[in-house]
Amino acid sequence: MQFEQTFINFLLHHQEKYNRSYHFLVLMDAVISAAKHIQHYYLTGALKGNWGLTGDVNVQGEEVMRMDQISHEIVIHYLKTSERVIHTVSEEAEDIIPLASDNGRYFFYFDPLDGSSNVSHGLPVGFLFGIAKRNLEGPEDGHLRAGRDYIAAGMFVIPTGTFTLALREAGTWRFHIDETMNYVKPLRMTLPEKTKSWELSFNESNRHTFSEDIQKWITENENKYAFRYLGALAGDFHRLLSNGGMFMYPAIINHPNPKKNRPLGKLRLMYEASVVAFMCREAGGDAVDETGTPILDLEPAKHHQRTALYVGSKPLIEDITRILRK
Ligand code: AFP
Repeated sequence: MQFEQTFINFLLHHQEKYNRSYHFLVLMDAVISAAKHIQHYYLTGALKGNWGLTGDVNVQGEEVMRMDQISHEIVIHYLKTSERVIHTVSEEAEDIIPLASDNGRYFFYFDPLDGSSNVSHGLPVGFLFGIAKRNLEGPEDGHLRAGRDYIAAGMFVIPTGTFTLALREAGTWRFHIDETMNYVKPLRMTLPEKTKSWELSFNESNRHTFSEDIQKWITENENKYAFRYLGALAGDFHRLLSNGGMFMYPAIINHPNPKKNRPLGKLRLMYEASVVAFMCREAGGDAVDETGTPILDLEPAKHHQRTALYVGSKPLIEDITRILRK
């Protein structure tokens, strides 16, 4: 028989090694429980009618899917029972949700089920989250944290059973779900330096809506790399962590219908871009926005703020940053 180290055992050792509190363990236990529940509902979704729409429209003007709603409720339930979260931001809720306002220790920013176009096909989606810690030295004003202040960020790729977690200054780690529904076998992820496996990932159908400089960069570089796009950030970023390269969701500024321009890009700063930027940094990579500013330095003014995103291997991010800052 072969046994693998479990995620909780890995984390216990991590907390012990760095002389950290047990509070983070309590929170991560809640996160794991939530992910397993989402995984279950997703796997049985086709049979139970959970892959469809609720009939409601959310604050972003998008049709709400049953799985979005179920996943949001699951995560909120477990965050509440952890009693460790001061407030949380969910992609599925218009307002910031206060939880353990007085005694909480963390801020939790999440997208419970990212990649809705994959849901009705049962293809991979993501549960993405970023965690910041309250000010322990003085009064806490509850301001929204920039990615550089996260202590951890992670993603579950559902229903593939993979979980990746980055811990501040302690690396990015990948786990796989086993037959007992435990996440096991920590593997440290480092972006490969060799360019042979690198891939580019972006929505090709948007290409002519990008800035001229970005279009030119793509034309000059596309033949050097393979091209992959799943349409769910967690899945695309999962590949990137193993193979290297760059995922981008640039600003849309040249749409033939100007009403469809998205000068700030599409992705959400707090629970999409900062999450993958944090994981990428811990794996040796980098991430910038449309002005070439590091994603992790962006201070959120609003909890659902959008940003353009370029994330991946350092040499490609340095190259694209030169162009973006021109
Ligand atoms: P949806 O949940 O609306 O499909 O958005 C998913 C996402 O935020 C991210 O996971 C993808 O990388 C990106 O948007 C895909 O967007 P496009 O469908 O415009 O390519």
